[in-house]
Amino acid sequence: MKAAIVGPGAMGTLFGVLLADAGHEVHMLDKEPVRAAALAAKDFLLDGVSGKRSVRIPVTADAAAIGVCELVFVWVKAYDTRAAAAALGPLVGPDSIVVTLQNGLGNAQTLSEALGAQHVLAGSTAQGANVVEPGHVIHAGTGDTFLGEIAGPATPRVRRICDMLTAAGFPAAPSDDVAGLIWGKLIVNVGINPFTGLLQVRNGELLERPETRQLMAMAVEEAVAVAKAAGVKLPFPDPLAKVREVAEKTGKNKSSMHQDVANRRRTEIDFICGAIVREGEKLGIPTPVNRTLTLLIRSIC
Ligand code: KPL
Repeated sequence: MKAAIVGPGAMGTLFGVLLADAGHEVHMLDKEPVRAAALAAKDFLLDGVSGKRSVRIPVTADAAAIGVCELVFVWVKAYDTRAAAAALGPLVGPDSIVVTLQNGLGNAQTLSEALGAQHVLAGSTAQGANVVEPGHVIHAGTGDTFLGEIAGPATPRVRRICDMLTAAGFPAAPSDDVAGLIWGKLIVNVGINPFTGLLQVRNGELLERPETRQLMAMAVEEAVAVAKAAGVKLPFPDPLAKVREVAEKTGKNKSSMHQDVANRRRTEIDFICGAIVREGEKLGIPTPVNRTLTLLIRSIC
């Protein structure tokens, strides 16, 4: 299958390398022309839980040079989704499918507005990856990926892409409720990302102190209240237990916000805790903990 990865960061590189290694024709689109040229000149390297791999993947900053793809994975940060959607038009033909498994609220909507909702599939993944340097990524943890139509039950195209991902090393299953999936992942991110960013600890270390566990519970409780008021059905019965389970399973991982804060890069806080604050305001649910976390992270990055 001809596929494009938009955004060769940690997750984009992980997906690109495993799909290319599985025999797919993979192209990478990077918004930075200089970095694109540097990445194109060497092999991509992947280490970690899925083993060692080294593959050459063409990289460009010009979507027209790639042309129409059957499948496009958007792996830019949530704050760049709008710009990426505007740039990736030449990748999308009448039958192209654009997949977002990104963190944060609003990505599927932004892509649908720019490209047409009929092209967009969304979901979530518990895969974890850390960048060593551009083009070299550690596959830090594996976990399930779920994918679905943005409205309505899973279709044959969803099942086809799940099969393709599973064969490439990302166990994936179809979902009939993408809103629940996205909110479920959002709540996991609310419980893990700001704390790993602020404390600069790995995901598993969050569970070591009762004080940190209490903070996680406070942030998650607010997010769950907002999800309930929004009429979202979460994909797990005990959200806090789920957050702790993910922190444990991805214990050795440096979360994306940990990495962003460590590198003094912009974080996705506005699309994680900030999204809870915005949705809470619309629904009349107070969210002082998520507001404080948003302001704290924005105070440092
Ligand atoms: O999605 C993640 C992230 O790092 O952004 C988690 C699930 C917290 C894994 O690290």
